Amino acid sequence: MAHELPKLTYAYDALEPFIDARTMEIHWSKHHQTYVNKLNEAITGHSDLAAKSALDLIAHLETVPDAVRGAVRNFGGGHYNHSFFWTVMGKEGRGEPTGALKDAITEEFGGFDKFREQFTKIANSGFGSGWAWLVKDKDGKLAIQWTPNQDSPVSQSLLPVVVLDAWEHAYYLKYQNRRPEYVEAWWNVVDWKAAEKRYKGELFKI
Ligand code: MN3
Repeated sequence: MAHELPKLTYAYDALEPFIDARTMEIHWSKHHQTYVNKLNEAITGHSDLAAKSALDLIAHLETVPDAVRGAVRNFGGGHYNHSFFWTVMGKEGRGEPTGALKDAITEEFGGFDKFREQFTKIANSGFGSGWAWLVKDKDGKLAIQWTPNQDSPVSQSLLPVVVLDAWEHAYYLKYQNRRPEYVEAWWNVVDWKAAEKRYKGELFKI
């Protein structure tokens, strides 16, 4: 069963004016699709790998044969990270975290504003291409993390709660080189209801 590009649950223009429709279209239908295609290419001829979900592959990279481990890490990570990214943005759940996630953020960071400040700093200062994450560890503790390239926290047994794609392709058309403006805009489209569901639930699987 080949990996497939998951459908977006909202229109390309749903995140306007913060993230523009053209960026969404290219990001999803071109960039994400390429990760899916290259993941499928990488695992062709490896029937044991073909039976696994993207989550299973990147959560257990040590089980992937040396010859394709790099490709699975990059393209499987790209597929997984983007699939997750789309689900924690939208027209719903905007504003600030609520419920259990709000409480956990307050406990760990001293409030939403302080969390936002720390997350923004990491998102803006992460070198090169990568991702800024809010993750939960096995003890339920929250942390902010930067992963370079298409690396994913699930490879470190961490549960993603929220993520920001900080690759230039995520913002270049609208914001050019101004990553901080994109990061600032992104806060407006986070779906905190979806994030709370992740925080309280199972690992996102695709
Ligand atoms: Mn991207």
